[in-house]
Amino acid sequence: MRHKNQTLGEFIIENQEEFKYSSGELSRLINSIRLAAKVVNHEVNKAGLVDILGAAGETNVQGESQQKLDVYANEAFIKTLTNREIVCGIASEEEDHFITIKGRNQNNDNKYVVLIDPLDGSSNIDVNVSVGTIFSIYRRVTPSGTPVTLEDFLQPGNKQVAAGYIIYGTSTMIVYTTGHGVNGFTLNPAIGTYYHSHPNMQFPEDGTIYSVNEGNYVHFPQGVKDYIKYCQREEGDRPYTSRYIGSLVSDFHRNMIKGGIYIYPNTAKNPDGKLRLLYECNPMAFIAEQAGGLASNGFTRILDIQPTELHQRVPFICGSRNMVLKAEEFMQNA
Ligand code: AHM
Ligand code: MG
Repeated sequence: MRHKNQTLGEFIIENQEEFKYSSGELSRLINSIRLAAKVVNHEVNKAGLVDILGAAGETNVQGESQQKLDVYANEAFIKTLTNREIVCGIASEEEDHFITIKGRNQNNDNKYVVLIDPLDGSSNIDVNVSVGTIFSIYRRVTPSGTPVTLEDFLQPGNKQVAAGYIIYGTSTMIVYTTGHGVNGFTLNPAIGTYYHSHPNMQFPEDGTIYSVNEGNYVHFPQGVKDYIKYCQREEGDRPYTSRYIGSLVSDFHRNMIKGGIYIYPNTAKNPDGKLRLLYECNPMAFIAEQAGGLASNGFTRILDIQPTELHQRVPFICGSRNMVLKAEEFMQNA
């Protein structure tokens, strides 16, 4: 039940029994992400002050060395999750290898692994455009009491127990799912509290926005080209509106609220697409499906792909159900 002015902390406590394995560990884990997100938010908000505070690689007036924000965010999330000893492993888009965490009693008995893209779309920071953090949580598959292995991270997306994103936008929001719908919480920066502003978020079944980097058009597969032409044709509610921020979290968030489709296909430069299956596509696909949308590579459901490597890339089509089905139709008939 949502009551007026419900905070994220209250929501987590009240909905704990909905979590698949309700030992409280998953709640603590989401709480830690919430905390790290506040720290990163504070830093991201200062990005425009770089000339005053010092650029990456420099030392500022307080004698602190300045870091690039994606490095900062990576460290903030890893540090928070490691210090609180509530996961047994972390994999990050910013790290070559996964990190093993032994836990409070040094006996590797924590249940969950986290995969994270600490600051997605970070090239947008210099121009004051929204960026995001994306996270994905799985229960480990190897026996408790042993160090995590690659197998614990290479699980198909349909095994996720929770996933979410933080959007550092005109306001900062956490949006997440534990498999019981999607809920969004907006940060009141004055008091550092997230409020339950967007209960039960849903993709409209149809939409009129398409989001794709059309600069790469000539390199797209024929099916994607055909679908884009379809979006642009004068017929019914078409032509659709083209909106592309170049920041997955922001493009996804807008499309979920307004109805739309996001496409990052394979191209000559990125023959497997650009986005990472484990850090970007799986968590967004889980959220999309929980919100009534779909996510596909054009032929297969994203959540059913068996990953073979940590940093694997995949073509990504995600958004309003009927739009994704239409795009798939074009891809499969090209
Ligand atoms: P990143 O993980 O290096 O930040 O790249 C991911 C980002 C997405 O947020 C965004 O949708 C896409 O890359 C934009 O790529 P492009 O500039 O090629 O259109
Ligand atoms: Mg990324």
